[in-house]
Amino acid sequence: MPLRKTPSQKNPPPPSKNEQLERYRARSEDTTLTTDQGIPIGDTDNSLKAGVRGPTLLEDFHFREKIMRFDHERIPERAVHARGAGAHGYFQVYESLERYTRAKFLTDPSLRTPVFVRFSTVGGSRGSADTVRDVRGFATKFYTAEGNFDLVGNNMPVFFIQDGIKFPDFVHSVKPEPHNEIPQASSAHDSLWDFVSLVPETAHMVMWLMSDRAIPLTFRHMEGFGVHTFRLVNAKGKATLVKFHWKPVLGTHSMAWDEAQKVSGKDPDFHRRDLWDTISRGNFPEWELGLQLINEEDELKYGFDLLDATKLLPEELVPVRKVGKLVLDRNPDNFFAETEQVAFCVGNVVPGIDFTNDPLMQARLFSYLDTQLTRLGGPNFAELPINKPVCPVNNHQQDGFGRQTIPTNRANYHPNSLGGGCPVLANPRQAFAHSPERVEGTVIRTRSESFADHFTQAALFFQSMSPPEREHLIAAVEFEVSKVERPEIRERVVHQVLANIDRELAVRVARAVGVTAPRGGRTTPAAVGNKTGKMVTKSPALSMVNTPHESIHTRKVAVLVADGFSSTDLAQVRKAVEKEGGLVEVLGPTLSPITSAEGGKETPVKTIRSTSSVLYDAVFVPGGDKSVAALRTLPFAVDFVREAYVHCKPLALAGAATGLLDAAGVGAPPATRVLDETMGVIRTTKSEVKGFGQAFVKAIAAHRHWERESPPPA
Ligand code: HDE
Repeated sequence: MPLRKTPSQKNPPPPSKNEQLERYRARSEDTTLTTDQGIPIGDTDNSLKAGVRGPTLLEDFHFREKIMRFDHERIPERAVHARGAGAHGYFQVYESLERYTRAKFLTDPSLRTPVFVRFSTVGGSRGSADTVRDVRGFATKFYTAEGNFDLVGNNMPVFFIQDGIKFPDFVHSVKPEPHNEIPQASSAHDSLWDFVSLVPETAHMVMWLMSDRAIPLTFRHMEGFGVHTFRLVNAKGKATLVKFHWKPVLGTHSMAWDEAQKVSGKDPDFHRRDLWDTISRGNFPEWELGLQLINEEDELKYGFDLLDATKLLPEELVPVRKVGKLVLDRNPDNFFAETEQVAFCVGNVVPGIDFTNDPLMQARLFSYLDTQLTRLGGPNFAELPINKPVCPVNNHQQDGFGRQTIPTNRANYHPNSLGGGCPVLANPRQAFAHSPERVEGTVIRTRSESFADHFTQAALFFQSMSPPEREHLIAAVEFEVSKVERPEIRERVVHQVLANIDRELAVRVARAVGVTAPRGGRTTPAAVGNKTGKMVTKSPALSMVNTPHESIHTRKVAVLVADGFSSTDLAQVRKAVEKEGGLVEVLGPTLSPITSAEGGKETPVKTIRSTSSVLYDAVFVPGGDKSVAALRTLPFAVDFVREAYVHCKPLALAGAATGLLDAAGVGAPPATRVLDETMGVIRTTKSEVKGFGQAFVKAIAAHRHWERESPPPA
């Protein structure tokens, strides 16, 4: 942005992010192939040679430039959160929050603030699979009229450590081990569990990591959390503590662990593809922004320290107030230029939002700015189109690698008279003001006593799970710790960590990983809250059982057919599913058109063999004796049904197809009624039974039917 402003000039209205991107794009829209210098190129397939079979000539500037650019395409991937996917959208506040903040984008309900969101996994490299067991990043850049605000959050409300100085230790322990770079994108190895067993502050977050929250169904079915306690500051300078939440409109839902592992192989881009496809289809993902607002004086009122990022504030103690909506409505044009080059910085806040002394947050204020220097090759990354604010930027920053703008102000210092004093200081009503806070203390390298309790909230989380969620969590710990090779680490995990959270958890894991069961351990429920106020021993908000289960919007149903299928059955289910916003995909033995029993034609969109039930939310097999008999002979089709059953997905089976469960060897009891809805398996022996489609829709909305899972080993 040229530095030509005089004190009397008003800022021009800022171009919207869309306008900016349009302008940027327009410049690159001429379709003639050129070099980077703009020289038109007529042949990019043959290098310049001395004779058709002769050596390539150094003077071939097009060849040299093309190869040079290719040689330098890679930039360092993010040290953590390397694998991600992004989307554009907007945020709009429901009503003014001026009582709490002066941030314009939170006080003007008529404003649609452009945003760019990047979702990510944490541990894996850039090419790793999407559905691994991991925390997910949920980072949002708000391009506000007062500058960029970055809410760099996760899909879990707490973190592994309390002080940022331990971040390199934690990350080294969870990343692949240094000698052989194994395992990729997995926490199931010695070094992570060694760290966990020696650093008890990790206990609460490890419970989240072992829970189903770590295997989200899609990015669209994840909650988001700012994790730290922030401050909102109003125009009078009054501050209120705040915790940020994102609540997905479609509810919070997860996969089954076996399914997640299979998806990693069948479609490593599963989450990325889902985000891309749903936005392309116009089904824009939505979240509501939620705030937990706390008086500054109440910082220690809840029996733990709000500056401790290993603690959450139960919603039952301070409710989440929903204040606005985030909509993602546009896919990026270029993955690298946008999703890869976006640089989130925790320090990017706008007037009306401020930090706290959370020692994890304080470390992040340094780290994010610092890391971009290496990742994006110098200090001018804020000028890249995806990072550039939509409001004017004027300052005396100078030079450095990759400068994009051309400053025209001769005066590159402040104060100056040569440039008419420009840029002038913002007036106090505009300027960012750090919230005044009294600070005094002795220089000390010690953790606050108020951070000392590491197990109460870990136990609260475990206690708040529904029985199936608890079983999944125990199975996940068993899975991970059984992969730890050193017995002393397994021993420490059971005795030093798990026993302090829940005795049954510790005993079950001990048995599974060949460790002596602890004699003691927690048997009474942990309570969170202040003894003089409300205490909770269960937080229903932490269990996904209590998330919305009404919608089947964008849920994908696979329909397996072969020649002779009942098109009446298909029509009924298709109508019911599509009416509620679900998607139906017909799969066949080949892509050739299939003839129904009634004589109609249906062309499959995929072959049964080229896909898998793990890539769908539900499976339907219409009746038709000939079709079902053909499907029975296809191992992939039988497997499709078996896996959908094992992963507790809704299944609908009509007519002859009701016998497929037997063929799949899952031994479900035979249907006893004309319309049987037992455990999310909707079966009918008759075609055109009333309510068949609706019953299936209801079963899909319920998400998973965990009651089908086999009981844990005795
Ligand atoms: Fe990050 N984190 N982090 N982190 N983090 C990065 O920044 C760091 C933490 C989070 O899509 C890095 O640009 C430190 C908590 C997300 O581009 C790096 C500490 C939370 C993303 C970094 C933390 C997060 C990052 C790597 C402890 C949830 C991806 C590349 C003090 C509230 C953003 C980069 C994107 C990325 C440092 C802890 C979330 C190295 C030092 C807590 C979503 O700067």
